[in-house]
Amino acid sequence: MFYQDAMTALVAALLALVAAADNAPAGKIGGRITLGGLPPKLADLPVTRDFKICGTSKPEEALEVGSGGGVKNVVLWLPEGPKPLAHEAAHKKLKLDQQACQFVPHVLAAEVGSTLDVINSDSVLHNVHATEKEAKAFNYAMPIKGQVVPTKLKTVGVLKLKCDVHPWMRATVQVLPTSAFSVSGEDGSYLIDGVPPGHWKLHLWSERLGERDEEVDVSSGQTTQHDVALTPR
Ligand SMILES: [Cu+2]
Repeated sequence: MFYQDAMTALVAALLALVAAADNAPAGKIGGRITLGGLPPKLADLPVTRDFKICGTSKPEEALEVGSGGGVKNVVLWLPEGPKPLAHEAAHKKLKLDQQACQFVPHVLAAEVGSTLDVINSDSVLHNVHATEKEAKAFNYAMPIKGQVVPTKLKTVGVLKLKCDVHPWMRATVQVLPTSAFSVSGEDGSYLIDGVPPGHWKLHLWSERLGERDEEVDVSSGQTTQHDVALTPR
C-alpha cells in the first residue's frame, strides 16, 4: 500500500535524523565572568602559628577580582550535561596541595568518580577535614612532608575543606554530575568543552557571590560566547 510505504519511509527518515543529531560534533561554551561595580576590599587572614613555614598573613581568596573585573574561581557546569563515564572518571586525578599553609588551588571542580589527591608540601602537620552539608566527609592528619592521601569522590555535592591546625586554611571541591564544567581563571575566562548541541541550563557557583542559572544555546562544532556580570552582595 502506498500509505504504508510512505509511513515506512517517513519513519526511516526520522530515525536517520535522530542518529545524525546523536553523532553531531559537540560545541563549546566560553566567556568571561566579571564583577559589576567596585570589588569589595577583603582583609588578609591573620596567621596565628607556625610562622616560619606559614608566614604572617594569607590572602582572603573567597573573592579574587583580576584586571578588567574578571572573577577567578567561579565554577560553571551543565547540571543536565553529559554524565561522567565511570571508567573514564576512574582515571581522573585532581591535586590539592598544601603549600606554606594554604590550600592550592583554593577551588577545585571534579566529575563524580574521580580521585582527589591531597598533598602536604610543608614540613608541618596539617589536618584535612572535609564536610558536606555540615556532615563529616573525611578527616585525616598529614604529618609528613611529601605525603599524598587519595580520596575517591563518590558523591555529587560540595566539599568544604579546612585544616584544624591552621584555621585560615580553607578550600572548596565541587563534585559534579557532569563532565561539562569549567573553573574561571585569573582573568575570569572559562571554557566548557564537549557540549552536545542543544539548549542548556548553565549553573554558576562563586564562594562569595553565590549561585545562579543561565540559559545557553549550543550549536554543533561552534563555541557559544556567554559572558556573565555578577554583582557584589
Ligand atoms: Cu594546616
